[in-house]
Amino acid sequence: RLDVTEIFHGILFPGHLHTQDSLQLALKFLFQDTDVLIVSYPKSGTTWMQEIVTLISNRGDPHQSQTIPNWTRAPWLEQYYCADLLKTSTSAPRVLTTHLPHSLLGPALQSSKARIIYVSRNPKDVLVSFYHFHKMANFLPDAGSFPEFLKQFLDGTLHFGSWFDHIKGWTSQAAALNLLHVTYEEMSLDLHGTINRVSSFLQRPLLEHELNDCVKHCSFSSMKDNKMINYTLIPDEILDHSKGCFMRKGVIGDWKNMFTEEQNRNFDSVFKFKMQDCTLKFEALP
Ligand code: PPS
Repeated sequence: RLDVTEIFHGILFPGHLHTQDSLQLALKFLFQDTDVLIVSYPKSGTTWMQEIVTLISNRGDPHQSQTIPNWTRAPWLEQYYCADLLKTSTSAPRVLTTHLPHSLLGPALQSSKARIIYVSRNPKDVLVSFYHFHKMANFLPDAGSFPEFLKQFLDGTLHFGSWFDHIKGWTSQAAALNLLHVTYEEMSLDLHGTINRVSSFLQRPLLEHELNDCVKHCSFSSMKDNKMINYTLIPDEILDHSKGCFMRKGVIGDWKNMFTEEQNRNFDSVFKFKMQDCTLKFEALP
């Protein structure tokens, strides 16, 4: 199903992992108040947060994160294997991941106390990371030229839908949800402080040496070498490792190496227009 795209409520999803049934099931998912749900638009730091949550649950011990793939320990709710996996899973609390927008998943979460960690990243870096990922992912359409890709990002027509709708949808509902918003930039600039904040939110306080172990095992260099997270377990037909690397650069501001000044101006003006109804405070994008 590598060449199949599922269109669900107007949003495109890769068909090798999503079916109409799996997407429909996600919308009716019965959340438990103890669940931890990592929510993100792709390329925002999802894998990093999956790793942080796993390490916190294990008080910094990397055994689980070095022996179980991230998609098994924190499965994507909307992907076809999730339901079966959860039937046999004994992990408590359950850790789930989703890229779905709030417009789709909100009803299932209504009055739920599940802990939601929303991860966002500077959209210019999201776009650049996603562009490079398209080149290696055989389950995504051809990336095309960078200007074409940029236009699709701004139009919200890429797989997984609009970045703008995603962030506005989730963050505007934060008060009604048990939601912690964490940015990729915070993780990058203060990993120790961010892990501390996430562990408090999860009510899993850590001793200082446990926190330091978490920091060590979820650094970019540790994660890049961990095959349970770096996606090298995925065969070349699906993810062509000769064309790129999932753990690519892991930095803030790589967009500056791709955007022309004109593209940047255009991005900023679309951003301003589309985010005018957003309650989040954005400093100038780094
Ligand atoms: S996905 O496909 O949606 O699950 O991708 P996602 O995990 O959200 O994002 C992948 C990008 O996150 C970077 N990454 C990290 N950066 C810094 N430190 C750590 N530990 C880390 N782990 C993952 C990864 O390199 C991708 O970003 P780019 O800019 O492409 O390098």
